[in-house]
Amino acid sequence: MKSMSRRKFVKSSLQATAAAVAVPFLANAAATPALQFAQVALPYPYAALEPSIDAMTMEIHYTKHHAAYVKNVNDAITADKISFESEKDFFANASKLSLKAKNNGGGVWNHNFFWEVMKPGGGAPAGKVAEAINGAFGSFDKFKEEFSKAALGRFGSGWAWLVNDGGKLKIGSTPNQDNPLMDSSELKGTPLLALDVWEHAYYLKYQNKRNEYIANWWNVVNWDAVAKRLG
Ligand code: MN3
Repeated sequence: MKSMSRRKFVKSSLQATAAAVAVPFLANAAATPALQFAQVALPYPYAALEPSIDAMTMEIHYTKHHAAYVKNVNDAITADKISFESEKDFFANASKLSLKAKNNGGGVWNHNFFWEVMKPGGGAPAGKVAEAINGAFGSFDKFKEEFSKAALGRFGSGWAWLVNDGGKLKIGSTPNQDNPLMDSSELKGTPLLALDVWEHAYYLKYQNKRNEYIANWWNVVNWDAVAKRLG
């Protein structure tokens, strides 16, 4: 009995060590408080992006959908006993997270980003952003065409992105609430611009016409925010 217990103890200790090595971000007593996600304050009133995006869609999107991602990811962080220094670290370990943590963490981050890359009366890019876009895609029109195609072509729910991948601008899309910061994402890079193409982002006003939502969204892109992220 004694040796059995000892063997069992050694085995479970080894398993515990292996788990600690494989999952280095598990919270422990000495760790700093676990990272919590939060919603940014919406930078404009719900009606500010009318008529491109209607006030009711904005309000439900921000106060219901986005708020739920915050609650759910923070619940998952507690339940999974995970601890990260930053959101960047969280996403760099996305492939090791529970689906609840990954999906809702992505949901919080993506929407915080989305609100900030829009503003009333967007217009067209200027200066270094215009130069970078022309350099990478030929012209602003070509860029819009390719980005819109990525947004329209994303089957089901997801996002279209413009990213800076080591100095090269790229367009792509991700499913669900995945983003280019996730180690599990095919599209990688620093996000510069994003478009939410989940039905909840447009269905009240546009119903099934995702193409019209995309076309009108160009009127509310905040190119100053894109320039800030381009650095
Ligand atoms: Mn959304």
